[in-house]
Amino acid sequence: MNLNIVEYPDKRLKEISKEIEKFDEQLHKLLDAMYPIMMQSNGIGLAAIQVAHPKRAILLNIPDEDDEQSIDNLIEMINPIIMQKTGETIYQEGCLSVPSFYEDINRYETITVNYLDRDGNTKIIEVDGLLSIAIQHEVDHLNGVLFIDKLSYSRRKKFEKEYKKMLKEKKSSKK
Ligand code: Y12
Ligand code: CO
Repeated sequence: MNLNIVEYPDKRLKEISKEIEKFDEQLHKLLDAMYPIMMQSNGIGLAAIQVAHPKRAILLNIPDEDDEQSIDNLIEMINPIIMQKTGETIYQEGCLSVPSFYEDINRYETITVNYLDRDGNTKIIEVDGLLSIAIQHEVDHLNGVLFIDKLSYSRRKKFEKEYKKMLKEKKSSKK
């Protein structure tokens, strides 16, 4: 399966992803193809909509204490639902669909997530720290929300200007 990262301002990123009902080979092929894309792009989280598949599936791979990512720490979440959320935290987020832009975003500190694994088994976990932030970021993707949608009006305006400039420079360097 050949996948590419969809980048802002592509309208597909606004789509609401559909619930997954079949835990079959087609789903496994999608998840298997998303993993190398995320790793090659230095990502720690990826939603299926970011590779043009509007399905409620996300991957998470948080680096360990040595800042290394390992497939042993890969978490695949199908149809995730954030059931409980408490506390507040701020983290400088980035997104593979919004390259070269990072901004402080407010999130819940601790969340409880209900999801299914690739075989349709129900899982419930309570998490905090970077994994909690990453899950909230990726679940937003499933609802067509990007972290830049959470910026203040003035910060968003500044972002749009900087991003447009970056896209223009990218285009002219390819000529
Ligand atoms: C905390 C905050 C955000 C998330 C969501 C997942 N985000 C990512 O995985 C972002 C990855 C990313 C990687 C980039 O590439 C490199 O650093 C080489 C990057 O840089 C460029 O686009 C130039 C931007 C974002 C989880 C937890
Ligand atoms: Co993202």
